[in-house]
Amino acid sequence: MKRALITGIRGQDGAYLSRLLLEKGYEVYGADRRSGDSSFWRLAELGIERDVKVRYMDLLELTNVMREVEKIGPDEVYNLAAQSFVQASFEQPIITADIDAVGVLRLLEALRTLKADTRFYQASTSEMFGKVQSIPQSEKTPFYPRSPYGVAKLYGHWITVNYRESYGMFTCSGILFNHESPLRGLEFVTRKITRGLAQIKLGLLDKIVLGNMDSKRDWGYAPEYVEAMWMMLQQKSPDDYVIATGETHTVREFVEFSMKHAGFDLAWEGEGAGEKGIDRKTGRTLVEISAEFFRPAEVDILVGNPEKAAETFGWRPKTRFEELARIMVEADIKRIERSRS
Ligand code: NAP
Ligand code: F7E
Repeated sequence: MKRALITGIRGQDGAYLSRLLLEKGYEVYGADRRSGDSSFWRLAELGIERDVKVRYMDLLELTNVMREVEKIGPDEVYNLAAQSFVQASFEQPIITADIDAVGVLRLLEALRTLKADTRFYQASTSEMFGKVQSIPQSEKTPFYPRSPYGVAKLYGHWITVNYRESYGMFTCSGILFNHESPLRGLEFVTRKITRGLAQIKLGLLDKIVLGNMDSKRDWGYAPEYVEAMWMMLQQKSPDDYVIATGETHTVREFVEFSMKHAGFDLAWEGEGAGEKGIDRKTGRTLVEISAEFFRPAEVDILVGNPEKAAETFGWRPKTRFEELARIMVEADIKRIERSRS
């Protein structure tokens, strides 16, 4: 039985990856930083709360990381832990760097010292492309991060490459574009929209307030993206891969498709900060814009080229943009209905 250690076990990807590895017969250890929250709601939603062996491990504490690595002796480590919210990284750049950059190094140092034959996955990100230098972005596109989060993740990426090249360790950096699901955190724009719409539909909220509606993202479906993580670690040799759908859409389009699935007939009125989303049937304002949600520096467009992953290990995206919006809207409506019954 293979043993995997997943950091960031409470997060969206930690839950889907745990389910995948359990299905494949792995013994799954989940590293939790002990935030004080005793509920593992994502693992519970997937029905695997009792199957993951949770261990306390904070990426800020090297000796803690070393002790856990030594006790568990993992065959594979998936480093998913991060301060992952781009907007928060402008307010908390130092803690973001400590976790998302130096945290990767702590884990790699623990592995180099204690179990250098462990296969290692680093959760890198399309945010490293930032102010994009070409369209679409591939493994060969130069990086130009636009946030403290992107800059910290770039360190994580290069230190992962460096440990492969310096010490011959099996380390892979997965450059994943945005991936969403009903388990996405509420602070991210897709889930903010689908949860907000479900609340509006069921009479629990007046309107959704958003920021930049024009930014474009390559949005995929998270359960498919964790499969790519596992596939990377099963190859003969370690490498870095872009994982994306190859399509890009604006935040505005995500609002439109979600509205449609929630049964609203949306019309846009006004421009810039004065733009509003109005329900044609009732005349009610459902979407407003606020400066609060704009970022000091924005990533205007992301669209990835996942060809290398397709050619090397046959990974291809299946769920497309509109379907993703439908899955998320329906899940949020069902969740609220369930909690009320
Ligand atoms: P997520 O839901 O925000 O989960 C991240 C997890 O990391 C959280 O459970 C958090 O714990 C944990 N964490 C934070 N600081 C930690 C620390 N000091 N020590 C240990 N654990 C810590 O993120 P996700 O969407 O699942 O993404 C997984 C990874 O992929 C992240 O590294 C993210 O940056 C990266 N990524 C995500 C996407 C995407 O679109 N989802 C795309 C590219 C890359 P708490 O629950 O206690 O806060
Ligand atoms: O923003 C715009 C916002 O926070 C997407 C993380 O998983 O993916 C994620 O980072 C876009 C941005 O995700 C609101 O300005 C408008 O242009 O959902 P987001 P992100 O910043 O792309 C990458 C790949 C990661 O690695 C990250 O960990 O939507 N936007 N209005 C808004 N964004 C938010 N959050 N809230 C709004 O109200």
